[in-house]
Amino acid sequence: MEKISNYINGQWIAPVSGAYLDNVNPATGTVYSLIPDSDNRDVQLAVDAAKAAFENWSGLLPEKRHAVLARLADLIDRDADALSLAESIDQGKPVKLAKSMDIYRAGANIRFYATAAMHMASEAHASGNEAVNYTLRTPVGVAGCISPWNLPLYLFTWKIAPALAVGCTVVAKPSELTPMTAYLFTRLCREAGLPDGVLNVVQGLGPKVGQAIVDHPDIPAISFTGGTVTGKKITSSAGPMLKKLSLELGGKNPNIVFADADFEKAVSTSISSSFTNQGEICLCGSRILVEQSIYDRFVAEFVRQTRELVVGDPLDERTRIGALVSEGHLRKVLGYIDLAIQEGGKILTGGRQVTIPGRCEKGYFVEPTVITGLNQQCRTNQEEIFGPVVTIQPFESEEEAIRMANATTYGLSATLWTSHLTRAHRVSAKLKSGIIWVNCWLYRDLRTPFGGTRQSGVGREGGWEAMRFFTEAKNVCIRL
Ligand code: TXE
Repeated sequence: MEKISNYINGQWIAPVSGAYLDNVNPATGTVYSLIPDSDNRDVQLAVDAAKAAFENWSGLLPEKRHAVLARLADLIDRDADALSLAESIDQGKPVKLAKSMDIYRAGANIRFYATAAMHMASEAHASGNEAVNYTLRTPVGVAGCISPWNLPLYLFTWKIAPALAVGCTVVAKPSELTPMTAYLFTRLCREAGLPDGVLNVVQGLGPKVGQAIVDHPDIPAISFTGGTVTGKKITSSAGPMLKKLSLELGGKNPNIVFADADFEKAVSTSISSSFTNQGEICLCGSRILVEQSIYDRFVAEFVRQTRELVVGDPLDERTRIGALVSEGHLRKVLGYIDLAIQEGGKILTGGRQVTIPGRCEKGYFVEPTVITGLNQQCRTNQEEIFGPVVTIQPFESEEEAIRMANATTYGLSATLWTSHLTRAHRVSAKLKSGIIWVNCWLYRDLRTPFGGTRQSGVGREGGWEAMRFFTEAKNVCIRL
């Protein structure tokens, strides 16, 4: 059985403990590889390597960092098929989606920051004839990057790329549920010529490896994507150490459909925003709010299209809904469906675990599920389910739609469907979300700031925001 290694100082090495954890293929429910059960000793080795590599990497001309990262992006594209297959087996998502979304975007992330490395500029301020101030942005040192299991290589690269581009060295930890693509990625790093110690990947459990990264005194900046509960735990450790923190956490995103919207587009994109990646995307719109006058028509068409989605083997090209990431997550999602029924919800379609005959018989599959009849205050509409489960509710007016949309403690993204230009601007301004999509979903320009408000996190990633996060700004004032 394949044994995944840590990648420290350019070497693939076993964890100090010598212990391994099972890595399960969620589509078959079977163990298919082993992952290092690392601890603070492995993190220490990684930090030592990253510190030793820092001076050279941060001192390179930006075009040299650009050249290595651009090669890396090309290698991801070259190996897209193998990486997509690995991502699908590790995570449960349809292989087709792994290729079009995760692996495509992993290459795009690295390429974007490869070029950004050459264009990052700083500011100068002339104070009349008296002084000149300029801002020197220097890499913060060793960056800690902790990523989740839902979009494994996509979010792993999204975090490490800006850190590497500005000249930080990195200690990174992928999720213990999806370690494989980050491991394969380290091979490409070697091939691209990334110097030893610049990127170190320590595999293992969150409370052991993740916490050791968060607690390490020589890691001054932590970039984390994951659950809100974990984000708060990280804050309670890193806050008193005065570390820089960027936290991308959960969401409970509204998807608002006004009667004047392009109906066909609103329905078909809402199907995607509800069920892509089995609903395991923090940006999925899990609360659909529909204007009363088109409510019945919308619900009927939405349910019809939901029933057409093929739940099945992720390696089958026809599959739209693959396996949930783990048995624990399957139980959590099914538990929420039970809760919705207890809270008075009506299941219009779905609601059950699915058994796929053949090799996926023991996999973790759930039908795409549509629920109506719940108010915004119930737990089903307040808590992040992170599965193929959506609720639909009607609203009477623009004010009511805004009130319902803002009725949770989260604030990551919102989607708005309307052909009314001023309404689009007016409602967008009133939604408490970090990202608002009008007549689209998941459209990303990597230059734009990305992140949430309230319980969805603090800090912004994307574009210069992420690069600035990994630097310290120093003002130099010269009196003339
Ligand atoms: O994520 P965790 P979990 C949400 C989603 C999901 C819930 C719980 O609702 O059901 O969170 O998922 C590492 N110090 N999202 O528990 O634990 C962990 O090893 C440092 C939303 O699986 O937050 C992994 O690498 N690190 C989300 C990473 O944190 C720690 C994506 C994320 O895992 C740690 C995933 C600790 N003490 C889940 N404990 C999104 N925003 O996209 C764990 N980790």
